[in-house]
Amino acid sequence: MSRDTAKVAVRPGDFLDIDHLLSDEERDIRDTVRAFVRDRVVPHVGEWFEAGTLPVELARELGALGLLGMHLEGYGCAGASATAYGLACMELEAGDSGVRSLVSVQGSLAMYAIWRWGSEEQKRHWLPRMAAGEVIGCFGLTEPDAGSDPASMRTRARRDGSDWILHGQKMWITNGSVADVAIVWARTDEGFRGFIVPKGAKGFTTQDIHGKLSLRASITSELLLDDVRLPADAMLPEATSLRGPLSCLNEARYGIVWGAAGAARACFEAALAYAKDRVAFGRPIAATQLQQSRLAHMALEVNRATLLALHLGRLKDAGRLAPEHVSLGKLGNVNAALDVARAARQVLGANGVTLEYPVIRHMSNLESVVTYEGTADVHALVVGGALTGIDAFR
Ligand code: TGC
Ligand code: FAD
Repeated sequence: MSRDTAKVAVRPGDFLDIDHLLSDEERDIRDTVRAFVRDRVVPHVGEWFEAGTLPVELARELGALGLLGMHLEGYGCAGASATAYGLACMELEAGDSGVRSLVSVQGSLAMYAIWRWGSEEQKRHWLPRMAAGEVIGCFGLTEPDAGSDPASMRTRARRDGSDWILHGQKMWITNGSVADVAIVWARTDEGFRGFIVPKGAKGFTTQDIHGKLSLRASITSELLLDDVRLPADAMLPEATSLRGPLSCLNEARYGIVWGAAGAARACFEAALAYAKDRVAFGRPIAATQLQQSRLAHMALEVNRATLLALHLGRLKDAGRLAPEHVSLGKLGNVNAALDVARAARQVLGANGVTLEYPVIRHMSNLESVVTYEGTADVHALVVGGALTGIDAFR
């Protein structure tokens, strides 16, 4: 039976009626996180960004909401669906990429590493307190000379009796200096392995990286490991190759697919409101064809990005999500969000370069987002490899 499409009203905030594709429970989770971001993040994030910090207390609040490791089962984690986790990431990043990063690094990187590759004792010891936000984790894979190519890492762990001695340096580590525990990946005679390194371990120090003009509402640090002696049970027993850390990246990259859609939406909403309000040449700039064209393209990208994220979420919940799908999603959605942010910034004129509006903050954050968790080039090469069957990395 055909329906009268003319009677369907379009809503600017959800042009394609994507809400309709969500369950009541998914909408409830989304709305809870959206309210948290509206009340606890949006009023303060400009100041945090300017000061180059993120209050660590936020971790406990995020834990109380069940957002830390929310898609993991057991050990105090919420056991939510991948789609629900994605919706949470979208709302968090609509506030700021730094807040989503806190949740990604905690849940998808540090906690996931223990959950997926750790022993039963390690899971029981760490995960409940990490889910509650009482213990903050970080994830050390990148080094000064090994970013896109972690296989070239120099950090090394060698056995000494039953202990391990860890030596090396990790760079660009989110939450490094505020973390209570670091998951550090190292080369060993038995392949690449992961280690749980508690703050305060002798020889383990951190140093914050200053002067970032992107992701300022997030702490980024260097980890220095000077012959750190660790007991045998600090090693994640099940991870024996780069598959260990790369599997964690899949989880965090999946959250970024959603998060980028959130950042894009926030920029679009700011631009739409501004264009309707701002008068130039005697009429709102929203009445001009140029700005309407910009807004239409932004709406298209926001809706397309959200639909792509939702599709990947449904695939993940059905157990059908491949790492290559995630690469396509991260590549597409972060680039789309950058395009939307840059267009929105222009709509805002001079006001677009201030922290009074969220746009330039998102725009500069997205320069980190397009770089971390695999650069756009890396993801293009992963997709290219899947399309052609040819590895073009080396
Ligand atoms: P390759 O030889 O292809 O694979 C080595 C082993 O890993 C397996 N594997 C994967 N497993 C799970 N998920 C994936 N996505 C996987 N990709 C590969 C593979 O099957 C193999 O397993 P096994 O058991 O046979 O040993 O590895 P490669 O050295 O050729 O590298 C491939 C490449 C370039 C795609 C990979 O190195 C890569 O992804 N590079 C980008 C590095 C990166 O994304 N770093 C991110 C650091 S963490 C971060 O940025 C946090 S930001 C904070 C925040 O998220 O907010
Ligand atoms: P490089 O690998 O040196 O790349 C430089 C350029 O070369 C890029 O354009 C890249 O795309 C390109 N390139 C590389 N290889 C190829 C190739 N084969 N073909 C064509 N082009 C290529 N890491 C962690 O481990 N944990 C964290 O918590 C973390 N948090 C971060 C937070 C922030 C704010 C930032 C900015 C980074 C963070 N990172 C973290 C590091 C991040 O993952 C790396 O920066 C990223 O993987 C890229 O590595 P690189 O910076 O060394 O760039």
